[in-house]
Amino acid sequence: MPNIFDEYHPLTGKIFRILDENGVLHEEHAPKFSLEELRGFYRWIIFSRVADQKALNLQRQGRMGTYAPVLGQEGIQIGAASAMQPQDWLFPSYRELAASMIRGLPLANIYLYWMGNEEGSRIPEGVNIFPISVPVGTHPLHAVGAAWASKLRREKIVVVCFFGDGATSEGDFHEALNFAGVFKTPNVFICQNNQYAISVPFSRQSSSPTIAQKAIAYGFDGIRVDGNDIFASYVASKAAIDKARSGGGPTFIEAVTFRLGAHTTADDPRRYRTDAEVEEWRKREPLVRFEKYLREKRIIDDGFAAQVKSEAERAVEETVTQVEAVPSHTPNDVFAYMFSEMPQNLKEQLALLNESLSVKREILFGDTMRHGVPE
Ligand SMILES: Cc1ncc(C[n+]2csc(CCOP(=O)(O)OP(=O)(O)O)c2C)c(N)n1
Repeated sequence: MPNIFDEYHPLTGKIFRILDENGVLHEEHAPKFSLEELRGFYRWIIFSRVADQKALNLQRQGRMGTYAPVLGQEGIQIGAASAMQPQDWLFPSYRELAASMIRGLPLANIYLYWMGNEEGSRIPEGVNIFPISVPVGTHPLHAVGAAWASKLRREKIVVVCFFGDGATSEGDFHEALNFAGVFKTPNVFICQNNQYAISVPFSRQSSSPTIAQKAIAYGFDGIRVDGNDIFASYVASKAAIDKARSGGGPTFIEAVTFRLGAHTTADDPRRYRTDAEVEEWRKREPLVRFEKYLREKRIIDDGFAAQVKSEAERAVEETVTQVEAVPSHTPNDVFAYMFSEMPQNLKEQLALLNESLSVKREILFGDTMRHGVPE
């Protein structure tokens, strides 16, 4: 089999694609998935969409804080996460709902996180995923550190790190890639180039024609992949992960995609991009082409699609009931989760906070509030 990293070297300007936007599969490099695996990918994309839309609704109803939707970016997330082994680690940023759930993170954790409850970041034992990282571009350094540790311990664990195009303008990103190249760490860097960093378009982010070509400067493979194609995303990620596991060092994947929704619920994308641009990308989004392919090959039909949707809706509703029953967070949480034993200076600050809250409580509510939360 030809090496895709040579064939699609970033300086060829080629983009690695297997399933095109019309749902036509190009056989070269096409992976051999079973029918059950293909239906499984379909289940994930629908589950992700239902969970994503529910989060937006909850935010609008005041039942969730700010939320960063994943709509449109499921192709690379499902492809890459499915190519990982259970022992591998995922370092997400904040938009990786689909990838995180595939790696075993319960939706409840993701919802709790966006509801401002620190319990969301308590990752279940055995789920190899780091908590959400909101600081842009800082966690590639952590991912490289984890991968280096894995290499020193000869563990054969691969560390996959997701971030956006905006992250590539941060100094930390370049330090991480440089270190990974020098120490040949078992990392796969996945940059979801969704064309915008909030309102900043890619043309203002970098003057490189591609992001993938930055890998050349750090001495390792880079590849540009159609991030809306689950198949190409899977094949490229699997090749990169296998290479990392067998000692071949890091790979950089630029997944070309588009954020169909807002940056977060605090953003209005109509202020910086046109409807025409969004409509153009909507034709290339991951579900439309995948569903076309599955229906044409009679792998799914209306009955299956309806069943998957209603199962997803039921599971998401159950998760909402579950997370809304979790005791609300308090201002004390800001202090409680940082150290296993709280240092003296934080204890003093916490005491000060509670003192000031109790004064405010008395002024505002008499004694009907506890920890700043109505009883
Ligand atoms: C270090 C840092 N600087 C600025 C911000 C504010 N901020 C939050 S998201 C964002 C844009 C990031 O864009 P990108 O990396 O392309 O990822 P995307 O949101 O498109 O997935 C910015 C500037 C931040 N969170 N962290």
